[in-house]
Amino acid sequence: MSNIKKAIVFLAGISLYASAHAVPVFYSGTGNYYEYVSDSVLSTEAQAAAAANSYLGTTGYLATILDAGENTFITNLISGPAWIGLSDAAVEGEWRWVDGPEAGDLAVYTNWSAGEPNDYISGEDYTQIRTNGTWNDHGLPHFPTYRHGYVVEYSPVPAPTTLALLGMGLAGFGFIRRKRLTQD
Ligand SMILES: [Ca+2]
Ligand SMILES: [Ca+2]
Repeated sequence: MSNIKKAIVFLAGISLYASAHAVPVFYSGTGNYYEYVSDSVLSTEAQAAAAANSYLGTTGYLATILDAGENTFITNLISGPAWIGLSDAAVEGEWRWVDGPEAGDLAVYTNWSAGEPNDYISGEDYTQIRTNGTWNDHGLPHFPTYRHGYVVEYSPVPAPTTLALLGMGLAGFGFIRRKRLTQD
């Protein structure tokens, strides 16, 4: 392949990425970053799709929404219905976070739409957040071909090198203080 062709393929790749992905946005309420991905995926594909993303060296996970503030932040981020990481696929009626720091936890805060979760006909085991911020159970098993975007959350942890440098800085500060005290 010629260099020009390679460049075109590369640029096409960037524009494809740009069409579906946004730069993750920081929310001070949790200290985490969030990204709405408009790629259409099945309810059962969203968890793996989220985990295929990484940012600042940390792996993404389908968003976990623990309070009204986080729910509002995510609502402002999305431009269509989006999967979040809440499912009762394991035990019907037990809505648990599937991934991230809260993996396995029962949802305490919820923001279901009126009449939801309704487990429509043969069942809906996954959760979408709508553009008005309310939640609805949707997807499989009753809707095996229903697809839309999803929300990725990233919980960055301070790198060990950053902590080590911080520790060295504090130790150095203590040394200077002691030195000054002995000189006085
Ligand atoms: Ca969260
Ligand atoms: Ca429903």
